[in-house]
Amino acid sequence: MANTPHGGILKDLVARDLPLRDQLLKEAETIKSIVLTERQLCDLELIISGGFSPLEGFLNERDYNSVVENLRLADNTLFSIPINLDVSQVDIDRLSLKAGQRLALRDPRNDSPIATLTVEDIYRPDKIKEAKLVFGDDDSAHPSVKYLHQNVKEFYVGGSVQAIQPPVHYDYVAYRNTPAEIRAYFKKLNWTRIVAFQTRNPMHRAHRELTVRAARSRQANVLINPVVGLTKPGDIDHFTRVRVYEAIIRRYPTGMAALSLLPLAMRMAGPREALWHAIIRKNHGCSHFIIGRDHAGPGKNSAGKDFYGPYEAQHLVEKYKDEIDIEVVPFQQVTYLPDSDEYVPSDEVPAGAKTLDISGTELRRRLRTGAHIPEWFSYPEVVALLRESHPPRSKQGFTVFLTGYHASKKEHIARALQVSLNQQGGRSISLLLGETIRGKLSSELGFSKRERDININRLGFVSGELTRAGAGVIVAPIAPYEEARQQVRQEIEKVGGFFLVHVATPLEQCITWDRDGIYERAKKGEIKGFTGIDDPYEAPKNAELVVDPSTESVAQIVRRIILLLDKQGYFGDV
Ligand code: PPS
Repeated sequence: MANTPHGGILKDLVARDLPLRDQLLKEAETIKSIVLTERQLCDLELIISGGFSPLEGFLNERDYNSVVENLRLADNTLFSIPINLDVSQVDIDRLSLKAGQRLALRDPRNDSPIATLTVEDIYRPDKIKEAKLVFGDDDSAHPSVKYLHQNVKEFYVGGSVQAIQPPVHYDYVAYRNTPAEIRAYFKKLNWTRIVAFQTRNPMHRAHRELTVRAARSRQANVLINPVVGLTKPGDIDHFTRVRVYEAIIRRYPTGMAALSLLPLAMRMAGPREALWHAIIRKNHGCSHFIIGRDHAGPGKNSAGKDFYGPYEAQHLVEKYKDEIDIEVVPFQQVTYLPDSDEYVPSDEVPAGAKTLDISGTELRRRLRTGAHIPEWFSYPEVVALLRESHPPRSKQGFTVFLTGYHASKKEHIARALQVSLNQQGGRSISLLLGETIRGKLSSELGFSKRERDININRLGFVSGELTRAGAGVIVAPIAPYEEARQQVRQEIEKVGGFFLVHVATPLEQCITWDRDGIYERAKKGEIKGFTGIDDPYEAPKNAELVVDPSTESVAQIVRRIILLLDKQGYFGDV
């Protein structure tokens, strides 16, 4: 038999409340609702599936204080992470929240009711205390401490829930299993000893080797159990990771391993998180849990030190292992020996043997530049999947953002650059001149600060979407305000390259080049709020390139932009 659930009974609330489903669904239409946040939705999914057994709802104040202070619920059952439904004063007033009230908890993606909640209490948590005790320090360099102070609302609502229906998923449905489903699978295959492997990263050969070793030495099977809820900001998206796990699972000895996805919202709480992870895996029937160096660690604090000691997580779970009845399997670091083409535990490397390693930073560099990633490090099909989601610069999109006065010749440069980039080939090139954007996207807008900001924001949005799709985008608005340009930079840098080119033609020169006499009309007051005449142009401080068509030819300027892009690898070979 697979391992028993934490607290003895699997709190599969979906199964428990199935007979009441129609009644609860009807009730949900008549009572007030809370639309959940993404994190609350992940938490609720694991509450109603039994992944968080013995919880049957969100923590009331007694349980919350007890978990924060003692890692235990008020009835003494171990539980290391507080699971809360946070609300604001505005929510409390809007819902006239009070004890005994029933509420519907809704999925933010489609508004469907997931559960009903009977409010037990409403309380104000001491967030600083929570940060210090749960995360170890009230330091906003910790992503969950930052989230606690910035996103978590000021009150918590405690109470038990009744399940209506689990959240609907549209991705990788076949790999998503509730504890009851994965237990049924273990039963069918007669798996009784199961080593769970938690991960929020892609897996390479070393992970496969160490999990196989862990399973063989314990005469157990392996459950690859990656987190697909919320992980650390900046992690590789779960879509890519699941394709990688799908590929790597085929590399295990037949019948040894299974893949199941966990809709957990991680807190990166190191030792407490490890204990929570172990409890969750026990609820899924696993008997062993692999814990590595700095398990669920969030990286460095604001003083540049790791938040948790490297083995703190292992030690904490070890301390409670008898109580929760799950065996800790220390993540055994393995090293590749090229001469014998094998991985061995790092502490068993023969003296003088040649070893090879590729660090995370080096791997990211190779993915970025398209450099070779050897087969001993990662399987070719895994590398291909990672390359598909992380194309080298030569396949990534970028935006060249030309800013400058009217008649500064930024449009000439933009058109010439378009021709030059089309000659280079390799990606589709889009030219978005100020006049095109004004005509097609912003035709109702004038030239007040607010309207210019909206105009640049729209331009940034379109450029960002094109950049994300791999295009080369050239934009050439006046864009006189620093803050608006900065926002565009921030958005586009998330999805590709951003190059700000300040076309710094002196205003007097622009006025002479202005054959339509627009500046003259502005000077006479016929056009109001004209950039350079009676509206400011804030010269960029952080432009990648400053050019001046009054002292250099358009051809030279285009050449300089092309060289800049080339140096960054956008045409390959870096
Ligand atoms: S902005 O500030 O970036 O939103 O401006 P942009 O979209 O580039 O639009 C500039 C063109 O609109 C004409 N125009 C004005 N520019 C600046 N200030 C005022 N008040 C104004 N009124 C009209 C201006 O001639 C620009 O034309 P092009 O030919 O694009 O330089």
